[in-house]
Amino acid sequence: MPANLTPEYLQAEKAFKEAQTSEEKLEALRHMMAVIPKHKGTEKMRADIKTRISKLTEAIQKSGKTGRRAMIDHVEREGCGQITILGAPNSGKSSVLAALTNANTEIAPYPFSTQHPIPGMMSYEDVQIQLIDTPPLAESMTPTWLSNTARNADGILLLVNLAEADILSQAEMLLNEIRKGKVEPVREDGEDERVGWFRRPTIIVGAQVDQAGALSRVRELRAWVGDRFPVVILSTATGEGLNSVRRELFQLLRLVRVYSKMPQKPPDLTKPFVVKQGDTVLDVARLVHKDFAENLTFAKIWGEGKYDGQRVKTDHAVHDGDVLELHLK
Ligand SMILES: Nc1nc2c(ncn2[C@@H]2O[C@H](COP(=O)(O)OP(=O)(O)OP(=O)(O)O)[C@@H](O)[C@H]2O)c(=O)[nH]1
Ligand SMILES: [Mg+2]
Repeated sequence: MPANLTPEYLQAEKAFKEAQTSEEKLEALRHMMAVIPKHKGTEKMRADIKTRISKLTEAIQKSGKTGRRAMIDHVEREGCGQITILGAPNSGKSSVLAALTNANTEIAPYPFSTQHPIPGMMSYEDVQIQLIDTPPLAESMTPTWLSNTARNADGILLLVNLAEADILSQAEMLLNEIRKGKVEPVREDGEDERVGWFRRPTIIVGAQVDQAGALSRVRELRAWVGDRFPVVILSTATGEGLNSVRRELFQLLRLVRVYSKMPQKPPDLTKPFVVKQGDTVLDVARLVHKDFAENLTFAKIWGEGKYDGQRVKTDHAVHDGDVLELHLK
């Protein structure tokens, strides 16, 4: 077993071992897949988990009992990151998904119109980020599976409806409902010390800022949040704030875009290789080609803190916008 598995993964594996029903096992396997570190050392394990997921899904579907329930909370991951949109009934979650992505989701002037998770793909400059619209959080009405959707995502967009009078009670209710599923919304990623808990990077979005009385509630909200989370405001009715939300979500995921170039050729700026903050030249090489990582000797770099074409070692941490020329054995 590779030594560099995270505590989060080991926890997920423990949950799998303790799972009683097929449905619980499937849920645990999906969770293992979502949190397993993605590098060469875990390739075989990931293939194995994938096989187990498809076999179990098939078995559950054949048995016809619980298959439907097991399927609805899971959204196949696409793009460079997955964000779950959470919020109160009728707060504008589906409107935000529709405004930021190409997705078709029902928008309705009454609460509880969204019943299942609905994905859409958001473009931010040259990367694609997946957003998921969800049913509402509401005291004793939040579907229990919703916490799985939040856990399996890389981050949370927490929508606070600025059209409502008691904005702080609303925000507290939302945070409490999320915590009931043992998910702790936080500003930055990290391990949670409590058994079975997961931290998820979160931004707070004040929605419907075009509505009467919204601006004074924004001040109230910002004062209450302090520096616990980034706060952005938007209106899907006027389009205000949509670009700020796109940028904040990109930053929340701590994504880093790197472009490759061949010697004596200009860089290919059409398609970035996307890694996380802290990742190295070697991590980028793995994405470029599976053989590159083994044969990589050094790279030349154009970007932050380096002179153009400077030679760097394979463990050099890359920055957003860097251009790399990979040199192989
Ligand atoms: N004025 C204004 N109305 C909005 C805005 N966003 C959403 N609405 C309206 O608010 C209502 C609810 O919007 P939805 O997007 O369906 O809300 P939701 O949070 O998905 O609702 P549920 O799925 O039922 O929880 C609709 O009538 C929208 O047209 C906004 O920015 N400004
Ligand atoms: Mg909705």
